Amino acid sequence: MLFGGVRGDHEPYADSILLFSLAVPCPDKATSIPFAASTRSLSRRRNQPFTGLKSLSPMLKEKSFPTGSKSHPVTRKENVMKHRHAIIILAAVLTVLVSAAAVVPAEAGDPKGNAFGWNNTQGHSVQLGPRPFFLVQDMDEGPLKETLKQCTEGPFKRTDFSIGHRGAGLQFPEHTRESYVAAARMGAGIVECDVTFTSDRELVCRHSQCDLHTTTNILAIPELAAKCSVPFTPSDGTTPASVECCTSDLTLEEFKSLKGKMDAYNEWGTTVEEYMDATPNYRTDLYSTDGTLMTHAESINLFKSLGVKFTPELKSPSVAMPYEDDYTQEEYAQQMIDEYKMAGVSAKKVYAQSFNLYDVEYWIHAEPEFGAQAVFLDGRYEDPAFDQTDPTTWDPSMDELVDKGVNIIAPPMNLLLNLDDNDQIVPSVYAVDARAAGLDIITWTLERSGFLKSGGEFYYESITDVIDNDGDMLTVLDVLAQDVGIIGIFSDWPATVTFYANCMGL
Ligand SMILES: [Ca+2]
Ligand SMILES: [Ca+2]
Repeated sequence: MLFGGVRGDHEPYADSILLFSLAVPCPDKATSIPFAASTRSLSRRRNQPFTGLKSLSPMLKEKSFPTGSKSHPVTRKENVMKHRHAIIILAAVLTVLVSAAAVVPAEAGDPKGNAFGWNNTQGHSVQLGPRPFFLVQDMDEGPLKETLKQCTEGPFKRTDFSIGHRGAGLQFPEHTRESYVAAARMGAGIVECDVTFTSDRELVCRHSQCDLHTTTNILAIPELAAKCSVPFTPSDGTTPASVECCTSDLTLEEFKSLKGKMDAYNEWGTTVEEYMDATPNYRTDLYSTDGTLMTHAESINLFKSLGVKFTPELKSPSVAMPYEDDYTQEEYAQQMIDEYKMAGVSAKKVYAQSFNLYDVEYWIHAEPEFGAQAVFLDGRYEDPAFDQTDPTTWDPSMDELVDKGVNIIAPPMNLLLNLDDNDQIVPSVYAVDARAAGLDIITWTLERSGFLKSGGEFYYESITDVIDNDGDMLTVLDVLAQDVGIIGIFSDWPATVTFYANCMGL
């Protein structure tokens, strides 16, 4: 029955594979200026010149004031009344048009042309759906549950505490336009594009340079599948299937022709179809019919129009660097920042992440404004020499990270939590030490573990003894927010975090 799973990305050393576990992402920071951003962009749009009046006005006049009709003489008084009526109608029409213009996002080339389905004059309304309330009902009895029950009627608003991990990966194919829009809809104040590059060195959003065979339909397109670094070999029943398809195997144009699917694979698949059909039962293929892949630049444009902030992660290349002997790691790291500068995005809205401390240090020195809130993703737990309970094994130490100019550290949430002697969830030594050194903490990833009835696996590893129902994730979130003092958390379903943060005023 164990056939495959989701690409394990306990992200740093990204090619490990965990059967039926989830990939790990990255987080970012939260202050809370959610709505201000969308309000500002809204007023900018309102200030844009409206050009529809000239053509509309004559048309209305002609319809309202037919001339030369002797059989229907028009008195001066009636004429004035009709003028008034026309002006009222014209004003009404203009009001509608101006309102529409005000809410149409400024994203160039919006392929669906529908303003993401939003249609209101108050900015992007936040909608949480039923899941957060399902989780509150599922919580163990206690004061936190009673507090959260008081918040179920809203109002709900966007918050930077809520970070969309690869968009909204619980139900939408990761790093697709649809997934990003869903994250913003659920109140994520910050959304993530994991960044890698194509053969023509264009930056694109994918969790790994070599995950196209699990996150897209590439294997179903023979001419593109033929370009994969490792062509598909099906399982023969005793040996797992093998395949590896990388963004660097394709040009940007070829990459853009793919469609996103839920990240999963069946390693025992004896056909392409069997290999691709493996979405875990706590996810869904319901929104995977037309997943739109994006370049990093397109994600910037989209996030700007959605009014959300940015947390790009520079993914470790799977090819040797310098790529083709002349594309260096520094150029790659710089290219990512340059795309924000070219788009006119303030560094204050960008939380660049990397598991590679060298990348973070590069930004701190080469792009200090971006470096000031760059996020060091801590993947050192995969190093056998690293003991999360023993600070003497942490190299560099928290203080040394601060000395290097690092301001934000982002470990997986299991590193931040422990159980005390009474089996209460409490901050870990790691969490206390990071805060004491002056580091801000972002963590990952909520809503990525499926059902929690069996302890929650990786993300709950350090507290697994007290995890036995899905509502427990809100208890864990509360400890992270109130006791650890995180500034934000990545989630595969941002609505859950948005709900909690709104209730607690975060
Ligand atoms: Ca990530
Ligand atoms: Ca419980």
